[in-house]
Amino acid sequence: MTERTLVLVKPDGVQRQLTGRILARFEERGLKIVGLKLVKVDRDLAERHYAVHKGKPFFEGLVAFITSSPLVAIALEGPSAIGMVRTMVGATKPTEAAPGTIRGDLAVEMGQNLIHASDGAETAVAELALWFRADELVDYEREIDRWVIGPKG
Ligand code: IDP
Ligand code: MG
Repeated sequence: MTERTLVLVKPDGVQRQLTGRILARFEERGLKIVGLKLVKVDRDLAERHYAVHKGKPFFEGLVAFITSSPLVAIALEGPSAIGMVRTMVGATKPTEAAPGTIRGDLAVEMGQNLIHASDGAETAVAELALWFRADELVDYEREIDRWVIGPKG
């Protein structure tokens, strides 16, 4: 089933100049970019994005980190995109992330694990609505989908 999911290249990824390489992994896999922007996150957006973690000991640090420097928000579309992207991202703790995953190849610390990805169908819908206005998510045809997805119908 075709799904849409939210990815954030977090401030460490932007500062480490890894945005292009991370984006390229998703493009190369065949996922379609349907939304893309650089965002300087304020406290309200940070708290809403990480609402599920409110009250946890690392929450304040997480909000401080995500608001410290711009991040890149990406909306991706493709077959089973939500789970596929989570698999490509790897375990939350980079020391436990498999080689070949983004965190397993490029990160070492949980607080600087480079990337966020929606973890399920409901969170994907909610997070896409939080980070993108409806008119910032773009519907378009890709010629290459004949080769990536297969013939139509
Ligand atoms: P995820 O990013 O793999 O979905 P979550 O459990 O949703 O992981 O946590 C969100 C983010 O909060 C993580 O990516 C990580 O940066 C940070 N985080 C999670 N747990 C801890 C912790 O125990 N200590 C410090 N930071 C944490
Ligand atoms: Mg999460």
